[in-house]
Amino acid sequence: MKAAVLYAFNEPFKVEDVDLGEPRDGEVRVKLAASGVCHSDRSIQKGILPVAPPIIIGHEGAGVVEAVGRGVTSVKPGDHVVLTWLTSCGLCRDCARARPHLCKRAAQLINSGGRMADGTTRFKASGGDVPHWVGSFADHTIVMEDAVVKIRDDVPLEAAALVGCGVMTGVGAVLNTAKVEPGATVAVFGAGGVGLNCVQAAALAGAEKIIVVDLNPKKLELAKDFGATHVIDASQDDAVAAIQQLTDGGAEYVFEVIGNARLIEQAFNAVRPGGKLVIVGVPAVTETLTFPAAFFPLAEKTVMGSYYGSPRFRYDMPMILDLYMAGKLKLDELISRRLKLEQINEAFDLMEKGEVARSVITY
Ligand code: PAD
Ligand code: ZN
Repeated sequence: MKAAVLYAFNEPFKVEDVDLGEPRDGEVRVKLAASGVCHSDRSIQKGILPVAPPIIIGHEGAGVVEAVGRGVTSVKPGDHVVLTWLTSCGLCRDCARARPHLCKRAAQLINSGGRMADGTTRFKASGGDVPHWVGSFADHTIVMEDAVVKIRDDVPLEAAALVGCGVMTGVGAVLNTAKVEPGATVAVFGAGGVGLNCVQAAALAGAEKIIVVDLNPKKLELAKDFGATHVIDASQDDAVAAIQQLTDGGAEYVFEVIGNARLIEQAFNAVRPGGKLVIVGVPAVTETLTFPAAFFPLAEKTVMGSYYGSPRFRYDMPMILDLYMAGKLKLDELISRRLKLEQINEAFDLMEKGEVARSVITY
């Protein structure tokens, strides 16, 4: 078996032979078919998210169940699944309120640095035992049962992989977190793999204006295909002034999908009184934000975060794939490049150069 191992911050991933154990109680071993390459993986490599090497990452995957541990009942070998990058207990107060992403077990996965619930690891690489967080940058992985969502067999698995992070996050931010309604005005900062999904979900929700801001003309062209009614090249124009002008005072929903703290502060000024700023992009954990305090009460502005698109995994992920199969959501068009695991570092170079909406590693 092969995996891309991150041994140190800011170093390339090392693709090497690894051993993977058997799934233990409550665990599932998945043969990966595809993995998207998300900007959050890049942020982990750069050391700006709280996940440390050595680690095997990749968190936007889909594949086929190969083996299940004792007690697993929701999937069996041969089932097609999307991997979720958070696990949830299904029993706590947050899970009961259909907020599995806020379950304490979800935080535990991150806090444990990618160890399994019992504190152990499943991968052995050249450097010894290696923890993993989802591990879709490996041709096989082991995850807990609640981190796999069974999907219909007729969906291409490379399209399904994207639902594991970018599509769920972008679509969910619009439909679940912000609850954009027909006729609304929407602005989206960042037309990458996640932002484009905010754009197409806003179109699906019936937003009247969908204004997209990016620095990259190629991304702006793509945004039009995904439903943008107006695009703003922030390298040429003052994006906030342009949004205010196009919406006669600000958009009702503004999504920041870049992860730039200074831009989040600017985006606040593009929000119409009574509107919402939804922070989807993840700045470094050391960043803080400053907003003009009076505009919260006097203009009734709301600032909110959206984590993983406020997902209800077993409902949203199959539903999104049904919409794709019905021709109502674009997934194939998100895939700019298909690469092999050995090309993982190239995938990140392409991301940095702004060449891709999503690169997908295929196995
Ligand atoms: P991406 O690299 O595919 O897209 C980022 C886009 O932002 C690109 O099109 C850039 O051209 C554009 N951009 C960069 N800087 C600027 C700027 N100053 N002005 C305008 N446009 C700019 O990234 P992605 O879509 O994979 O991820 C976007 C963010 O979302 C990133 O911070 C990632 O960590 C975060 C994320 N959040 C969650 C969540 O749960 N909230 C989940 C997944 C990803
Ligand atoms: Zn992601």
